[in-house]
Amino acid sequence: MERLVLHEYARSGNCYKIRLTAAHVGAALERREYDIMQGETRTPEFLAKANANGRIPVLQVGDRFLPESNAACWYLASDTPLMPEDREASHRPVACRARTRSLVPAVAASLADAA
Ligand SMILES: N[C@@H](CCC(=O)N[C@@H](CS)C(=O)NCC(=O)O)C(=O)O
Repeated sequence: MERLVLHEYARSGNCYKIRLTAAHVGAALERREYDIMQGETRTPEFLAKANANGRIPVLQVGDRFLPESNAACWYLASDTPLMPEDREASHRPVACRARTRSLVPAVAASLADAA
């Protein structure tokens, strides 16, 4: 697999769910922290290179940058038992994808419990 770098703010739930997904599928993530309160994702370099929307998380895959937390979770989960592409393996693909989507509210609920 290509090198994966999560550009993140560690306290962000959108970043946390990507770390959870990566842990679930056994993907090694490097982490690069930004202080969003100091505008570190609004620099000309970040906007030009990582995300023109000026927000984290951004999952870097090799030299490509993938913004949006749900897109990153789907990328990491694709072709894994968490979201198999093989219809025979998944048996009921729609149900399987629904289970994957259900991770998002589950993570949000666990964050709310922890707060
Ligand atoms: N829809 C985006 C939302 C990203 C987002 O709102 N990121 C916030 C932190 S959770 C951020 O970067 N805020 C800093 C800013 O807007 O400057 C996603 O799911 O990734």
